[in-house]
This record gives sequence, structure tokens and C-alpha cells, in this order.
Amino acid sequence: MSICSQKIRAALFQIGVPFASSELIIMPPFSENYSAEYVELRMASAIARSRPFVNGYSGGSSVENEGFDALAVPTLVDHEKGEVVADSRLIAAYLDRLSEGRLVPLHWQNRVWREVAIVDAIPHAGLFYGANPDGDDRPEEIRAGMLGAHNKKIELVRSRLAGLPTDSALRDAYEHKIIKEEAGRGFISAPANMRGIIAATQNSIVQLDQRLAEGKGEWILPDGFTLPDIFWGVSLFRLLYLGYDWMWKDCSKVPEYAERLFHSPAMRNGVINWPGHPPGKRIERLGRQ
Ligand SMILES: N[C@@H](CCC(=O)N[C@@H](CS)C(=O)NCC(=O)O)C(=O)O
Repeated sequence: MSICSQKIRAALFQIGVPFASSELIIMPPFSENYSAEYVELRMASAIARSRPFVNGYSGGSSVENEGFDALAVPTLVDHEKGEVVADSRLIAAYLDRLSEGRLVPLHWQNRVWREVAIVDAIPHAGLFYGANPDGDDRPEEIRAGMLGAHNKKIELVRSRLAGLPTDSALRDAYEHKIIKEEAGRGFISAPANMRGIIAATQNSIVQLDQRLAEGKGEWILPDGFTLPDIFWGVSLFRLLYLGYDWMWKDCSKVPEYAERLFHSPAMRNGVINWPGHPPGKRIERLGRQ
């Protein structure tokens, strides 16, 4: 269900390369992404060496704003080249190179990465784990499942950390995960923070509406369906599932754009029809087709 993984699965379908998905259960009590084997794999990525570890929480999960989380998904392993790539934006760039520019047209590089950065900064983690203080419309399963989720995650990370050798190079990664989850627990419990991230998200959507109106086309770029459409598709689908679709009800372009995205092959194959997404009353009508 991870939105960062959904973006990558949709991109993989869009470029049509064969792939296998090693599904990890990322929620407690399983949190398979906390195993030392997985974290070690992720630490072999270039971004793990070039960015500081995550050190706080502002509701999002972008490496730019939050730092690198070594205990998160997705991680791409290119078995042919022996490369490990972490972080959805970098994985998308990697897949674009692999497919010789099928996701990012050469003459639109700046526009694409600007748009992708906007979606990457949407505080999806906060909107998923935290309740809207003015009316929580998240599906019951999520409301119940997220109660105390940060505490359970912290406990699991602590016990994994305790099981590591004292000289393990992975300790730092686990310690920073605890810092993040503790900050997250405090963040989502403050109604003012939740109102802040809800307003920021709605603002991003209103601005998207303006760009779509200026662009006049069906997709973000005149060239057709590209990477930013995948990122927006996943983001809008998650907002719909969580009951935040009111954010675009007064927009002139986003409602139709969202519907086009939800019927695109990349979104259908990589997200909506992909096995395992929990049901929800707002996504029911889009069901498996
Ligand atoms: N910037 C990273 C963020 C990765 C991330 O935060 N992944 C989330 C799911 S979308 C995760 O693994 N959460 C599980 C956890 O934190 O325990 C990316 O885009 O790949």
C-alpha cells in the first residue's frame, strides 16, 4: 500500500520492463522493512551515502525535506546491473534512463522534476497516520490501525536495534528512525499541525488546477502521459481513499484529470488492480476492471 511503491510499480508498468515485487508488510506487528537484511540492502544505495539520515518529521517523506529513512520502502534492485536504488524519485529517474526517456521527455526535464518535487512534498504520511481534527473521513480500517501506530513502530525499531551488534554500522540508521517516529507521534497529535498539512495539501491541488488550466491538455505535459502524471495519479488516489477528495471538488480541471489518471493503464496495473489494496467506500466504484 505504500504510495512510494505504488509510484514505482506504475512507472514499471508504464515502461514495460519485467519486474518482480518482493512485498514487505510495512505495518506493525510485522514491519518487515525493519529487518537488518533489508536495511543493509538499502544502505548499499547511492542516496544512503550522499544524504543525512532522517532527523525529524513534518508530515512528509521527501528526502529533500526530511532526510534519508533507511528503514522505508521502496528499494529497487536491478539484478542485471547489480545496482541498488533507493527513494522513489531516484528510482523513477533510474527507470527513465533504463527506458531511454519514456518517463521524462528530454526537453521537459526541468518541468517534470519540479512537478515531481511538488508531489513528493505532499505530507502523505501525516494525512495517513493522523486524523483530520475537523472530521476524520479515513476508512475505519485505517483509523483503527493508525491508533498508537507510532508507538508500536518505535517499540519494534528499538527491539531490532537491541538485537544489533554494538559495532554494527546499521545502528545509526535505526536510531534516526526512532527520532523520526517519535517526532511523528508528537506531530500528528497536535490539531494545529494536522490543519497545517491539510491546508498545504489543498493549496498544492489548487495550484495544480491552475497549471492544468494553463496547459490546456489532458495531461501535465503536452507530450502525453509522463512521470508527473504517475506521481499525481498515486497521490490523488490516496487522497480519495482517505476521504480528502473534497479538496478538488471546486477545481475546474483536477476532477476530470483525476478520473483520467484513475483509468490510465499504469495506475490500473500498478495501483488499483494490484492485489492487496484494502477496500474503501470512495474507491469502490473504481474496483478491479
Ligand atoms: N522518500 C522515500 C520515502 C519512503 C517512505 O517513507 N516509505 C514509506 C511508505 S510510502 C514507508 O516505508 N513506511 C514504513 C515505515 O516507515 O515503517 C521515497 O520516496 O521512496
